[in-house]
Amino acid sequence: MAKHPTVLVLNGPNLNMLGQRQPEIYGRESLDDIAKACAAKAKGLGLGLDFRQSNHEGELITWTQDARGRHAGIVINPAGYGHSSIALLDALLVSELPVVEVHLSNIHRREPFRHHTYTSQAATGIICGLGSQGYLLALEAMANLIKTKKARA
Ligand code: CA2
Repeated sequence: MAKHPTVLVLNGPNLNMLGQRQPEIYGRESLDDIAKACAAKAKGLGLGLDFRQSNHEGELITWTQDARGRHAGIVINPAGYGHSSIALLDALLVSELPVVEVHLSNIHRREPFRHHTYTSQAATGIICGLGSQGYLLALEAMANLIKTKKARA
C-alpha cells in the first residue's frame, strides 16, 4: 500500500454530465470540479485519492474488486446503479473495505424508485442531499473509519 492510505472515489453512470444538465437537482459544478475539491480535502486529511467515473457497470465492479489490498476505503456515488445493481453491492461486500455512499440529491425527497439503494447495504454510512459537499464529508468520515480500523488492528 502507498505511504498514505488511499481512498477510491467511484462515480457511476451519467455523473460525467454534471454541470451541463439539470443544475436545479445536481448543482452547477462539473465532476472535474468535485474531483479537484476532493483532492484538496484528501491532502488535508493525509489521504491519497483515486477519483474515477464510469458509465459501465462492469468497469465499476472491476475497479471495486481491485480496490482490495490497494485502497483503504471506498467512497461511492453509484448513481442509477445504486438502485439496480446487486452485482455492484456484491463487489463492495467482497472488497471488505469501509464504504461510504454519497448522493448529490436527497434521494428520499424524489421518486419512490430512488428511495432504495442496494449498494447502501455495504455502506457504513450514507450522505445525501448536500450536493458536492457530501463528497468532502464522506472523505472526512472515511478518514475516521480508516483511523479507527487501524487503532483496532
Ligand atoms: O443524487 C445523486 O447523486 C444520484 O446518485 C444521481 C443519479 C441518480 O440516478 C440517483 O438517483 C441520485 C443520476 C446521475 C445523473 O447525473 C446527471 C448529471 C447531470 C445531468 C444529468 C444527469
